[in-house]
Amino acid sequence: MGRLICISNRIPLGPNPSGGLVVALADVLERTGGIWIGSAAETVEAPSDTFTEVEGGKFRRLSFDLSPEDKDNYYAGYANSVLWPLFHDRTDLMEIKGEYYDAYRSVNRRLAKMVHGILRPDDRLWVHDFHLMPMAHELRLLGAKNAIGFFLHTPFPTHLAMQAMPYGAEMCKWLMRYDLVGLQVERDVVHARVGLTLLGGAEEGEGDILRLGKETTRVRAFPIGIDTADFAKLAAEQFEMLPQGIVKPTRQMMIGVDRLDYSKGLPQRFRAFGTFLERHEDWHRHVSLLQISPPTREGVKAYDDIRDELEHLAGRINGRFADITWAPIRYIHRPIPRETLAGLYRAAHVALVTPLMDGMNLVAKEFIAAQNPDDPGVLVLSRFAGAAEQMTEALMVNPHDDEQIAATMLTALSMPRSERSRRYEALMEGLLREDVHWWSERFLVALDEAALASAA
Ligand code: GDG
Repeated sequence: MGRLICISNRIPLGPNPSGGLVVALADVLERTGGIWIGSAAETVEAPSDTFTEVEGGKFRRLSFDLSPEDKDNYYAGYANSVLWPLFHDRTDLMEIKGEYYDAYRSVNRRLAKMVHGILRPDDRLWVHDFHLMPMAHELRLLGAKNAIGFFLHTPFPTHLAMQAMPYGAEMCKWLMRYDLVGLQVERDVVHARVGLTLLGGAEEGEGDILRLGKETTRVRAFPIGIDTADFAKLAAEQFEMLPQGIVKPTRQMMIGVDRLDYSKGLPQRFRAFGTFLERHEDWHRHVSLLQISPPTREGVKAYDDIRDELEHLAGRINGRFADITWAPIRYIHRPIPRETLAGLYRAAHVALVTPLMDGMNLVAKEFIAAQNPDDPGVLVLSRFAGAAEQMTEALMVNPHDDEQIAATMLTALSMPRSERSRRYEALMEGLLREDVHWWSERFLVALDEAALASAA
């Protein structure tokens, strides 16, 4: 069997937030002598046109350089100030600049050349996420005939949003050069089929096939999972290490864990908690919200704005409701070690996962996996998280509806153990069945089938 080559924007280094993905692919990378390719952590003035070996780990890793201008224009620019807001239904936050698009194309072109330089005919390629959509297109121009699959971790935009994207129709052409386009959930498949046919001129084929001239691709949902069994074990171990005040709490704890991103619905969540406290004085001092939101994409204006808004809201709610022994919101704007996080999920009674739009949302899955089966907590989940398609036993909310979230907080905090257990068991069964190993295996089998069919 040929090597598996994974390409993502950042090279995975040690244990990090996307750890599950790396764990899921480590075995097949190791077995096939595969490689993970991603950008180096630090920028350099004059990027090299060859890869650098990254030492350590079970499989080979190669990093490529980005210049400070690439970082500004390709990464912070086109990827995070055009594509990310657009794919999350926030076209109002897009910042369109010609140099962003040019840098996006030139970084992808340069990387494709470097990848082509090390490619063997039987290698399979798996390209990850919106930073690298043109990769197959560039590789095909260089003559690559390999099986190439793409997985989009974010939602797929609607065809209306796509029209706000500079060179939106190009995106259709790029995606048509893959053998397989993997999306998170069925909602995304619907958007992709509409976008690729209406905007890209593709034609519907049998099943999941789309055709454009000589190109054939398949578009299918592969909901990403976590390493459920492993995370459950970690949480049980780590819970014991937490300080006594958290392990034997005197009040209930609700938890939120989200990169500080405007797609995660954080101001709406804080406001809903304010509404809850306003309506339910009897809950004062008996519940607190622990919100962990490490910084991300600092320097992009929309991210600075959301930080200011959230700090202001937390201050206002605490100022209004806190007393000398209790602060309703504990807001941490720093990353917390993964192990501590696992223990904290288990200590929490309720998780608030209320994004306005999200590809999947792994926090929802981690929270459930971390629960004590004898006394599980309750998940409050936005219907706009991809996870809502699988996790139907969660308490579903509309993240824009302040009153509804506040009412659901009450339901969650007061839920009897029998109902908590019933919901937890159903959710956990799904998470154990559809974990991250299931996800990567399904994708790679589908990629092999798609490549075989294209070659026939
Ligand atoms: C993208 C898509 C899709 C968070 N804070 C800390 C920390 N985290 C970890 C969580 C979780 C991960 O980061 C976040 O994953 P999400 O899925 O919630 O969200 P995105 O980062 O936006 O990920 C998303 C995902 O890709 C996978 O396809 O689900 O929809 O947007 O694992 O635990 N980890 C540590 N400290 C923190 O403070 N250690």
